[in-house]
Amino acid sequence: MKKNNFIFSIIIFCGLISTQAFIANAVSAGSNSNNWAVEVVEYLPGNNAAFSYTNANTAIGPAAQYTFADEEMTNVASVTVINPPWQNNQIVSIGNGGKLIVRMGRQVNNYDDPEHPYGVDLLVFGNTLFAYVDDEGLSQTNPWYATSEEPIEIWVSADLINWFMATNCFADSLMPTQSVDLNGNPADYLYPPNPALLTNDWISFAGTWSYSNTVQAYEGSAGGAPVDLSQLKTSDGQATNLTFINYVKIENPQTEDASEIDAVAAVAALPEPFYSCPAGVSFIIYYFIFINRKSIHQSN
Ligand SMILES: [Ca+2]
Ligand SMILES: [Ca+2]
Ligand SMILES: [Ca+2]
Repeated sequence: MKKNNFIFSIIIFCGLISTQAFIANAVSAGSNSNNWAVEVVEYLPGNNAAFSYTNANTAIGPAAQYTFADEEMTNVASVTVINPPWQNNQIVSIGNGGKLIVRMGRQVNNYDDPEHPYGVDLLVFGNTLFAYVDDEGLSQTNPWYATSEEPIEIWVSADLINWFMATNCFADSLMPTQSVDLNGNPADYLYPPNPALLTNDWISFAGTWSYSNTVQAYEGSAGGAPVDLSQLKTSDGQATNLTFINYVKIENPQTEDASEIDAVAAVAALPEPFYSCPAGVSFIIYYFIFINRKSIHQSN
């Protein structure tokens, strides 16, 4: 009986540790700076970077949740897929031939489900928007007729020497940032959108997609370009993958337009409550539940 109580106490203790880890994870997911880019390693604005949008430090830290809704800067509104960040203290412009290299606040590991939903490990936030016909103000059912995508390349590196390009998505492209769900609750900036959305027919004359079903399709994610470290290629085009990265490079290879970057985030690993027990405690549980129980049965 005493032994059973001891085992039970350890399990409760471990559960408390796990619960605290779970809560800490949930609370800190959006605010922990380690999850975001923390340092500009290099910035070249390129030939046609937007005037006054060349402060690369605007790519450091969390992506924007609010932005001015008018050019007079009198009304602040939530960042949504129709209202992207646009202030020069929020985004940095990368023109033709330009690039931005940032260091992440922590090593970004290549995980797959269930730790990283859809296998997505990294999110790059730009300032793309969806546009709708504005005859009578925004209707939740006004179909998208255009996007402001300005896609440029995303490269990743563990050592600042060897670089590999993401093959499944581009920066300043899909998916636009959406800071709230349809009920106005905060979206999770460290939870990826489903990469299957990248291949949707977002802009079509059939008018399938509008605000409501777009936000629903985000499933609580705040969007961003969803990079999977399993879907990379070398500079000469060979498919490859990495187990982890520390640096992200956004590069504009002489495309027509300048592109904008708001932030770069590491996807938050989904908490695994039981496995967050310290190894020593896990062993004690293992000993009493399996090894010791077995010896008791054998002695009986
Ligand atoms: Ca992955
Ligand atoms: Ca842009
Ligand atoms: Ca920013």
